Amino acid sequence: MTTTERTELPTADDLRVQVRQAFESVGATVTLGPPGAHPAGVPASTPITGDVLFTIAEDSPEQVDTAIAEATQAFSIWRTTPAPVRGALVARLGELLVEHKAALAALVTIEAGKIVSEALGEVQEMIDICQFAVGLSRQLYGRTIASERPGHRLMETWHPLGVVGVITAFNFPVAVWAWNTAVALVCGDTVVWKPSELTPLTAIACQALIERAASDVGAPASVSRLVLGGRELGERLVDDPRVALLSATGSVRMGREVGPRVAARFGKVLLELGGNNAAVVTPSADLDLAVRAIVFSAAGTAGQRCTTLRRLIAHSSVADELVSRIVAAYRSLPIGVPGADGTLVGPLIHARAYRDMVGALDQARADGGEVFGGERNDMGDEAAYYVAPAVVRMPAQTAVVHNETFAPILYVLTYDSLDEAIALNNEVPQGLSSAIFTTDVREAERFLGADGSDCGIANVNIGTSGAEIGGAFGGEKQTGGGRESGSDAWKAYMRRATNTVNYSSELPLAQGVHFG
Ligand code: UN1
Repeated sequence: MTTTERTELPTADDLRVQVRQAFESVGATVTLGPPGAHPAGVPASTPITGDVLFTIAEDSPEQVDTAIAEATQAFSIWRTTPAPVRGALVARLGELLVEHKAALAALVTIEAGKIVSEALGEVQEMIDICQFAVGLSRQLYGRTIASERPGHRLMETWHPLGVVGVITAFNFPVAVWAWNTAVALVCGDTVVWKPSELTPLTAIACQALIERAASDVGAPASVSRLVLGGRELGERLVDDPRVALLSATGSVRMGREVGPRVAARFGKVLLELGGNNAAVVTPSADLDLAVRAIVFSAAGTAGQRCTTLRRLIAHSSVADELVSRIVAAYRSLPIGVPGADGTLVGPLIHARAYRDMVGALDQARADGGEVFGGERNDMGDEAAYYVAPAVVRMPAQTAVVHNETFAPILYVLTYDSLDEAIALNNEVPQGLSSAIFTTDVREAERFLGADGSDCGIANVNIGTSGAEIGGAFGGEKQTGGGRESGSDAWKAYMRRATNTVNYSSELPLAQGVHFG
């Protein structure tokens, strides 16, 4: 398989100019030092060329403590600000995101390597969640429950929780912050954000916009704080009892550490960890539609979404045709500079991602897999990792298939009965997203039923990636169980009080108890 070289790589200086322009547009004033300026700083790099573009001052652990203190202070004002007034802040953030959509998307492309359309889509996802959260600011409903006692009212009230620590990953460097922040802010919480070390520039740009929104509507400046640096800063958020909810996106390994540490201090966690998403293609499937959906979900974002399609479970009667159509589609996929017109697949984030991909493909071959694609074309730059997406026909779902490799590898397995397909879908330890391609309503409903897919997301005739913000987003098993974004995910960002009000002059006890 050959990759299609679209254009020459831009130079690091071209990209630096673009970053400075985007910073000017969003009003970010953080100093962008030359590479290597601060030995202890955060390098701002780009997978487009593999260069370090700038170095940014790193926050110290003490600065994290200060950020938490400031957010705690802001919370004391914010929690009693009426929710619809809190919504006005998020509405303003949404307006600023509309205004600066192109600038922020340019930074997403430079830092995460996303193609232009997907980078714009990510900013759109932020705008969408802001709109959702503004509506939510008038809909933080509690229930009234029938009391068993006369003259009593039983109800639930939802109150702000406190400071929310948000730890995000490189692959959705801005949208996942927005899911958490827009919802947390209308819920009356304040936020301290630690983004991935790989994406400080987009984070600084978001911070500039939220600070401006806060100043425009007269909200406390510290409703959302940003801390830049490595793992030890994240650990500070994990361990600090002032952080009421820790919302973390990342690997299963990270979640395994974070979850118990937060639980040990009785804090709340919301975990969005690895996925290992499958699509079942049945004999009745519309294959044209299935192929288009599969190629977007498996090769889009260079396989670096947590919702990326990693396993194809094809009925044995359609598997050969499906694989040859996917391989043909992959051959014509424009791979290259993500900012260039027509590119559909950009680079992997770094050398380690490439090594992981090579290692997984080697293991798959050793397990009897037949590999199509997966070659690297460094486009003339050793530090950049442009790879052709790979399709691997596997004789069985071996250990390598059970593992999430964050790269564009699509393992293909075959099945004969739907029970077998569902068992394969559910066999892996992760449980984020899944899909079935079928025109048979019985198959579709079976997949969505209680003994069907065990994932947090189960789709019909749609790929595994690209969820809308209106639904709750998250997954089961090692994916961590958290739900973010739409539906009633807001409840994770609030605390519930059950209130019983006695408006009678008697004191009846529940359960018919008599006392004295
Ligand atoms: C992620 O990859 O961490 O459903 C989030 C999707 C996007 C969000 C992905 N809306 O693919």
